[in-house]
Amino acid sequence: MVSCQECFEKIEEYSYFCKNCGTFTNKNSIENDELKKLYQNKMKTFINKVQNENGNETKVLWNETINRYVQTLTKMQSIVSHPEVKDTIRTNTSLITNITNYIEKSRTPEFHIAFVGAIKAGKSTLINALLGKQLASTSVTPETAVLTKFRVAKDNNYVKLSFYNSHEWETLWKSVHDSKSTLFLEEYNKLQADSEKGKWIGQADKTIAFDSEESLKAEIEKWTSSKQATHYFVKEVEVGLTDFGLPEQVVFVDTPGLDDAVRYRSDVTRRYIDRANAVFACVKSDAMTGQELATLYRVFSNTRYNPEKVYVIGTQWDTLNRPDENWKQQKAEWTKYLKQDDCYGNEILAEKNVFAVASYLYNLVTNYENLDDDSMFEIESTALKFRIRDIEANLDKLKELSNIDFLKHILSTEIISKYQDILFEDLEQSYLDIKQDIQTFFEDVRKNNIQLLDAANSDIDQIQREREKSKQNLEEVQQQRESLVNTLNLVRRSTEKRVDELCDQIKKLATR
Ligand SMILES: Nc1nc2c(ncn2[C@@H]2O[C@H](COP(=O)(O)OP(=O)(O)OP(=O)(O)O)[C@@H](O)[C@H]2O)c(=O)[nH]1
Ligand SMILES: [Mg+2]
Repeated sequence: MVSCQECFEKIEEYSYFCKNCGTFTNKNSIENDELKKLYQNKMKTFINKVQNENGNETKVLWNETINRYVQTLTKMQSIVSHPEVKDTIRTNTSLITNITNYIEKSRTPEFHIAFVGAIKAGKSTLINALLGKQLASTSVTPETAVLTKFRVAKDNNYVKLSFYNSHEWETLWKSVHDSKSTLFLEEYNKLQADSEKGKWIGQADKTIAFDSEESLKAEIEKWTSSKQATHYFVKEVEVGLTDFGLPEQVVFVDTPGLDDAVRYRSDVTRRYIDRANAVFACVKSDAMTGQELATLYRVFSNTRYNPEKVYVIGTQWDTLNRPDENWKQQKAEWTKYLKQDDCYGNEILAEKNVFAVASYLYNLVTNYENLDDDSMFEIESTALKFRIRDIEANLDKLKELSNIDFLKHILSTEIISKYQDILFEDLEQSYLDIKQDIQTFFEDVRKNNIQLLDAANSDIDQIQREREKSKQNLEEVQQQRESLVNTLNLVRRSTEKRVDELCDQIKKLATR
């Protein structure tokens, strides 16, 4: 170990920069052959490591281009997270995270269709309509509290739970305290959630298989409903369904409401929106509020989405007084905003990608034989709005009016059939974004190095100038010394001569 010349911090002898103050340190030590060898070996190992991390592990297989991107980013990951680079240049940690996420996402490509919107917009009810099962928890009060993914399962229906680890839990807890979220704490205390905490925080992922749909539904509710103490401790819940009926990569994601009064829950959705590959933004048909418009702007502003991958769904269409007429008026009003450049950018797309559905009506119709009295009353009063009295004879008509089959058609023709292409486009766009970040990062590193080298070189220059100066001084001194010696010699010689002369004169006088 040696000390930094600038801040005196202890540093490795072969280190180029002081980790404490960033000063270029080894300009002298690298002259030393032994250290130079040590440093070169270190670099060789590093380069080998980077080159070798190009093996099978990084293979993505499903697309050659993405394969190449992953290989390049794996090398970049090694470089930017190498201690020599990471600690000394203070690497941008979000760059490392983005690269890691990209590699992960490419290896296990999931095509996420997100259902987002305000609380009580009808997101979970819509998912249930598309699944053809009442699995996602719904309620008249805020309900979905956890990201819930629905996807295909191979053998059994299952629920997979991912719990917060203690570090994540502490971060969440701190953010709740920092934001003075009294509502969260009130709810948390009321549900006596703290007594459950020890059981779940830090648990490994847990997968539970189910035979019956009722027990599957109860388990989903246990972990996703805001009324259950257990929901606080899961990060996300994955539900596998053997009859999901869509390709294995396709995932429906139910999300907490974006205006949930418990801020950390709406933040989960806000952060998640950027991950989705297609979005169903659910807005109640009767009005689009400023908050909802702001949410839509956020969805559209994400550059990864082409606007055609965003569908604005007017939900609970059956609750309008005069569904047909009122929806026409609403849609005309919404289009004024949605055709603008911040959203669809044109009226044709806004016209095509905005439509209304009545998921609850669809769920009632498809479950008609098992309806209880209350539900029967609901379906009858809705049917009356369409002047339908004989429900049994008009089940198909009511189903058609719910528009869910139209949404399924859109899902299959515009999204699922193109999901590989969309996934590829998204990964390509993310790659370009990361590449830009890497370029900026290395540009910064280069500037940093140039500055350090300049500083180091200017030191050397100064030393050289001083050496030059002292050399000159020495020469001058030597010259002066020589001339002094000469003078002394002259003086001596002249003195000697004078003495000789004097002696001669004295001798002459003496002999007279
Ligand atoms: N009449 C009618 N009611 C609906 C419809 N869709 C949803 N609802 C009702 O609206 C309420 C809220 O529905 P949810 O599906 O729980 O809404 P959400 O958006 O998932 O709500 P959070 O999870 O709390 O954010 C429930 O009582 C549903 O029955 C619909 O199309 N028609
Ligand atoms: Mg919900």
